[in-house]
Amino acid sequence: MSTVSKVYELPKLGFELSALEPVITAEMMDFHYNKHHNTYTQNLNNLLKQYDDAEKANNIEKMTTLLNPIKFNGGGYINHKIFWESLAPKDQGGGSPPTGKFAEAIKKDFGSFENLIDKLSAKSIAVQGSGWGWLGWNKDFGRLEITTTFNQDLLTNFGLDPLLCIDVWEHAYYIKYKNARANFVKDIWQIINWPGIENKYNSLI
Ligand code: MN3
Repeated sequence: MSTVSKVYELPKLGFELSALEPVITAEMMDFHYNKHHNTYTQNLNNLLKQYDDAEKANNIEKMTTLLNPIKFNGGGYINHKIFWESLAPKDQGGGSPPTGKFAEAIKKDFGSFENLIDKLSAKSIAVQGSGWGWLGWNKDFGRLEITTTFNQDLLTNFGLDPLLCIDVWEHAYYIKYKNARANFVKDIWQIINWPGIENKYNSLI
């Protein structure tokens, strides 16, 4: 991580803050993207700068204490980027079912598209505390898998390439859904960017 030169920027969204309404309101997007995601991004940059300074000073103790915060904020930066890519307004393909080889793979690995949605919903709702629900690609076994991760852990740490994620941290839904995480997860399928996820799948296989 020496000679840090890159400054990470809040990734551009492919849609307006209000475009995912009514599932995710403009206010929810404003807080989630402009506040939460932006904070992870700024924290990551600050931490990488501190790490760079500590490394130049040969301060291994300081470097070591920075690793967990970097993992957390770097994970927050990356996971939210994948989350925004997982979503699309209806007029940009949000909610329209997968097609082609991707649809065939879903049928092979989960029995049906509906079963994938049911299983991933159940796992995401059941996350204890803060975390994420995922659809990923297991390249070693050539199959799709669903799983969950805690806090800001990365899916790639578990050997899967990310295709789709659902943020089930309370900050993702509390403004509108209050404590009802299950209702948020039930509604989110209306704005899942299946065409974009299918493109990712096709680039991985
Ligand atoms: Mn979040």
